Amino acid sequence: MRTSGERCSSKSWITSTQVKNNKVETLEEANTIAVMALDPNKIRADFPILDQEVNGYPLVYLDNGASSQKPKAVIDTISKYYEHEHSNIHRGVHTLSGKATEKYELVRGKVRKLINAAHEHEIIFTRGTTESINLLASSLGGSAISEGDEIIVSELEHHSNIVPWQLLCEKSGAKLKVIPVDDNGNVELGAYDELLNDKTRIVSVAHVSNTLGTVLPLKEIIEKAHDQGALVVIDGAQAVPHMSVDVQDLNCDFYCFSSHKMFGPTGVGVLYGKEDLLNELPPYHGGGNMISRVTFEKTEYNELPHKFEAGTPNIAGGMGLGAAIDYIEALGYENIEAYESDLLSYALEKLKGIEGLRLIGEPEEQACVISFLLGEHHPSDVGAILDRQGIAVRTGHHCTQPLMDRYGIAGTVRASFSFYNTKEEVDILVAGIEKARSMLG
Ligand code: 7TS
Repeated sequence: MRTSGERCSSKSWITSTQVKNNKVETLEEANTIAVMALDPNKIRADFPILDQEVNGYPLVYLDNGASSQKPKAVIDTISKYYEHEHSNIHRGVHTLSGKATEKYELVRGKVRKLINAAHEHEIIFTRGTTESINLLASSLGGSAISEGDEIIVSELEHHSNIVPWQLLCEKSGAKLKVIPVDDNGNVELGAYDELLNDKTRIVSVAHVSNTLGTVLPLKEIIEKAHDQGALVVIDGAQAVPHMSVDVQDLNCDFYCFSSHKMFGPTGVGVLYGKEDLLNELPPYHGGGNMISRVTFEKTEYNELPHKFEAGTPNIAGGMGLGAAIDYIEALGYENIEAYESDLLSYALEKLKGIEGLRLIGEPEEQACVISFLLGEHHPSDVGAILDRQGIAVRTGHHCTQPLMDRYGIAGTVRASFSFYNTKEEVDILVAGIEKARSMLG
């Protein structure tokens, strides 16, 4: 993560207390050590998929915003689970089922610790961020929202954090309000103040923009929403892969993310919610596991977290997510943040040197995600030429069409980095863009 106006070497990823404990002289020295503590070449060896050629060139994978790659530890955990441990969970008396249940529940504990939730039962497993937000929009729709109420999102949201709320508005007669984004890709807090009022019931915003990399000033957004008695939902899909998240410190009411963007498998995700709020909400899906007693007259629901987890979950996915969390924690978020901040500064500097390249958004705080346009060329033409050189980027609207409308463009080329990307890969990207520029004329 980079804060605008600061050189990456001067940002305090490491606190002065850590400086004392680590016995290093200055913050600057400590941060240099943090950058070095993470050796991307060693890390790359953990990700088998990275070691291959695409279209005759070594793969340069810069589409981590869409989905990150998986370390061998995650892949092995899933194979081991199916080879030796698979059984359905929460229902069998037999040993295998008991062991699978225990291991799956251990992952809930790992997620709790990762985001510093107060209780394990505040962690609900879902299929991903999209399902987590749909769950909330559906369950909050029951009692919390009625005609004339207002729901606030921002202009930079992924469609997953727009459409579920639109559906809820259609059903309830509530209104959707939008916090505008300025030319640099920052949400306009002054306009947010004006949108907030005693009709605001829900504020739902991203932690990090998947298109621009903007890191939103969540504490301020959350505090202001709470002052109006509104609930706050955070879409953390693009944050958890890059930065440590503390839901208690943020004081958000709900926080959603996907395993597959944080080095875990697809098809599993998380909804965090404050215990009292989750207890109040009605269930989302009905079925097995979410009940405590069923009769044709009346069904009693199970306690948290099971109330929101109907049916057989993605057990193997959960195991893989647990391994991904272990992997992240072994690297350490402070090292990841320092490394990626340095990489981002390098990439921004190099990209800015390309003639005709226009960055879309230069937000005050930015995660390792960069959107750009090359002259008047269509992003997909640029993306296709990069692909011919083994460079994987995403092109298009990135499921943020309203944001594209805001900038008056159809799409961008997006390079989204992870801790296994290197400065050499940035150089390859830059050379690839130069080639696209000369080919497209
Ligand atoms: N929210 C944000 C901020 C996202 O970036 C994405 C996926 C989602 C929600 C949906 O996550 P899912 O795991 O439920 O699909 N973003 C992207 C992207 O930027 N490119 O491909 C998917």
